[in-house]
Amino acid sequence: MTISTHFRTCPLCEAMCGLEVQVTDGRVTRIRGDRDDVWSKGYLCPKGTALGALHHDPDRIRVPMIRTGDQWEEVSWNTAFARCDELIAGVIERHGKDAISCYIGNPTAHNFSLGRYVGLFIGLAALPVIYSAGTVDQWPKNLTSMLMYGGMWSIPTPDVPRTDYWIVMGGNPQASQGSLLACADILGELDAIRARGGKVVVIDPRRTGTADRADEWVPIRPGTDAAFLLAMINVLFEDGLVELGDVADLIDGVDAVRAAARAFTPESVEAACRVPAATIRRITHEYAAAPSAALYGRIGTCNQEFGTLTSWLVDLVNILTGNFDRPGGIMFGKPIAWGVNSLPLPDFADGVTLGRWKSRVRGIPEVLGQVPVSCMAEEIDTPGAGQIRALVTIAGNPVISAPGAPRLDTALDDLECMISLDNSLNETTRHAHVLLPGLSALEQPHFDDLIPMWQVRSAARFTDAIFDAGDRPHEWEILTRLGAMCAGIRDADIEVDAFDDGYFAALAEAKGVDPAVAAIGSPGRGPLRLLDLQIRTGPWGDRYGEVPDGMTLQSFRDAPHGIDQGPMVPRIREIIATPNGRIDLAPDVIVADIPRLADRVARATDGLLLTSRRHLRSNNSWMHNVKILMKGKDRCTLLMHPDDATVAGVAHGDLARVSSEAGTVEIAVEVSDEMMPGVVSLPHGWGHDKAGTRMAVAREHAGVNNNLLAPVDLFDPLSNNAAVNGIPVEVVRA
Ligand SMILES: Nc1nc2c(c(=O)[nH]1)N[C@H]1C(S)=C(S)[C@@H](COP(=O)(O)OP(=O)(O)OC[C@H]3O[C@@H](n4cnc5c(=O)[nH]c(N)nc54)[C@H](O)[C@@H]3O)O[C@H]1N2
Ligand SMILES: Nc1nc2c(c(=O)[nH]1)N[C@H]1C(S)=C(S)[C@@H](COP(=O)(O)OP(=O)(O)OC[C@H]3O[C@@H](n4cnc5c(=O)[nH]c(N)nc54)[C@H](O)[C@@H]3O)O[C@H]1N2
Ligand code: SF4
Ligand SMILES: [Mo]
Repeated sequence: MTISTHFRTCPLCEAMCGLEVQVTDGRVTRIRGDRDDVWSKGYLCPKGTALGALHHDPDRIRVPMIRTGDQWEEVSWNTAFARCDELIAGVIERHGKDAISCYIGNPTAHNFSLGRYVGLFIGLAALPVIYSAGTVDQWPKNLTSMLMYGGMWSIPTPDVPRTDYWIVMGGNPQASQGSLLACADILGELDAIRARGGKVVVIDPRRTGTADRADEWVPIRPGTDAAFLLAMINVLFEDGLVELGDVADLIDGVDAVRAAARAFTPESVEAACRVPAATIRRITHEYAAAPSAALYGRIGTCNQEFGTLTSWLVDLVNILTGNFDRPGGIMFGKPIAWGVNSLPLPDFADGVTLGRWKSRVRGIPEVLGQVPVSCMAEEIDTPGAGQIRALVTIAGNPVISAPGAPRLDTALDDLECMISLDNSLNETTRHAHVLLPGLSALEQPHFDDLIPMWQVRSAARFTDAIFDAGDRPHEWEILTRLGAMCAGIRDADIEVDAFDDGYFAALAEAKGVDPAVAAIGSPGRGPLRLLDLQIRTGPWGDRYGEVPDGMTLQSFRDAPHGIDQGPMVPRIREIIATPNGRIDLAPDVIVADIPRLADRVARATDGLLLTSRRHLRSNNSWMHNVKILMKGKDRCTLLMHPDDATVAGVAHGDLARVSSEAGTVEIAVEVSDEMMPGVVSLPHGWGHDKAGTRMAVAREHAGVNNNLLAPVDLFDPLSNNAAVNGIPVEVVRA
């Protein structure tokens, strides 16, 4: 018997926990928190302990597969690439390059190879339109950060470990562990705020696990957060509480904000928000009086009809109370290995232009290069010039995650070429002609790329693969190859290393380093070499010898439990990349949306609204095949307040029929006063009963897909982000 111990960073969520993995005779036999990890100090959640089960899952795809009709055949990598080449080249020949599109899913942001090389794929393929999970997630944040700070990924994060007053609006870190907020043991930090005499307030239609740990739960009617926040701003101005602090000299547009908030008194919004005016006034005064305060808005504030207004107002409340870019407020992370927000955005050098093109079928203007992901289905199934005929999906499951899922499910079968880079044969990838598997998390190195941009400390760790992947290609190689094919280069002519060298050289140059100098002594090729570049040209890097004792990748190899360079520091003056170097608090496009909000406030809505939720033991749609995580009671239920259940004539455990303009599902009801009246909640990421998938465990716990209820036209028109929260529904007994 051979037993070995390995250290490993969990790649599943933004908490980035350090793990200690025990392997016995080639199998993972135990995973626990690494107490010596400088960042997470031993913390972990149940998903982290399941990395072994994910790796050993018999359903995980390990060998490329080609589909003919209903039949899948395992093939060699050469055969798989040859088939991709044949399919893509065929589409280009028949319809031109512009008939190709792609969908990029969430794990791209968590994967060592994908995260670093999706940029090369996009650059090489030069597709006219790309789709991503970003428009069912954080596009409003990307837009407001682009408009105010000049960088779509320069998203400020709450300094939870140092704040005295934390408002969590539309986020549930008890389940998610933080999002656009990387903080180890986030609930432990929440407890610490209270222990040091601070306060935590949760504003959410549901009394979540986070609310249970907080001082106060403020239930709010879905989609009305922007009205609540404008009322806070109204009070800040009316009561003389505005205080810009150290950033005052960078700020324009304060008067325009004052004018915009004038009509939104707490009394004028209380009926729409279902929050008493006195509560809004009190919270505003508490917030302004706190030594430091951080207002944090997450998916509930983005995946809704007023996503942009809300995301903008979240930042504004922080800025107007002097809580911007200072400890305990909202700040910008400082990654040791620089993030994409430190690269120039040539497209927007002269400012942001929206609507540079429109979607072909619905005519929706693009925002930062994307239209709603719900457009994908109609762009595939509507004939005409520009119709999508080939689709590459990268770590995504849009048949579950996107509004308009049923139409997409049908449309995918219509494609002449569909290639999926994915580790499972699921609701989406079952439509692929070629399924190309990536490596498991334990078969590749790890160092987070995107997440440290909103990490509360500059801490990082490099961990190596535990299992040998043999001669299987890494995902960066697959992406590079696919990108080149989409550019019209035939497989036989693709030199992956040459593209990789070019990519490396371009990034080195962007960082002011001579690529020839950078190439000397760099570790190999691929993402390891890029990581080394990111560290060496990052804030503590050696700049290839210019800075004595500066960091390199080797510094991390020498520090197996990570390196911690301390908490966030004020750095807006480094971050800001707007053309005039200033922050406009009142961008015209955003202010112009306020009348739409005023209409919503005036429009009394009494009907039931549907919201989404997450669970600690799930991860979007793709971890329901892990048996140990599926133990316990059924999690895919409709949460409903007792009063609403009475009206609908359903009791706890009954099957209910939930209908919206988009569709109908049947699901068991869980009656609970953790929901505010008038709001029901379904988890997202379920609906695993489709034929032709290979996920035996998930199938036994199929649940229903809440996106069957999401109308495609319900989105935030400013950002193009889907409004999968606040969907009007009716509930009756099934
Ligand atoms: N109604 C509703 N809809 C939502 C949401 C909601 O709250 N409510 N949330 C939205 C949000 S925030 C998101 S991010 C999206 C998620 O939407 P998606 O990104 O489309 O879906 P996931 O469920 O994350 O699927 C991830 C896919 O990646 C594969 N995968 C996992 N790891 C790897 C890997 O290392 N390599 C490769 N190649 N593949 C891998 C999995 O097998 C799976 O197919 O859903 C959105 N949809
Ligand atoms: N365990 C686990 N962790 C995850 C994921 C997962 O699926 N499982 N997914 C990951 C991903 S991709 C993301 S983007 C993050 C998301 O991270 P979070 O934003 O923390 O996501 P949720 O846990 O869905 O919490 C969203 C909350 O918003 C509330 N809400 C809904 N509508 C409204 C509204 O109109 N106003 C307000 N104020 N609240 C509203 C919901 O009731 C819910 O409590 O989590 C990440 N982490
Ligand atoms: S909280 Fe859980 S899923 Fe997230 S990084 Fe830690 S162990 Fe992994
Ligand atoms: Mo997400």
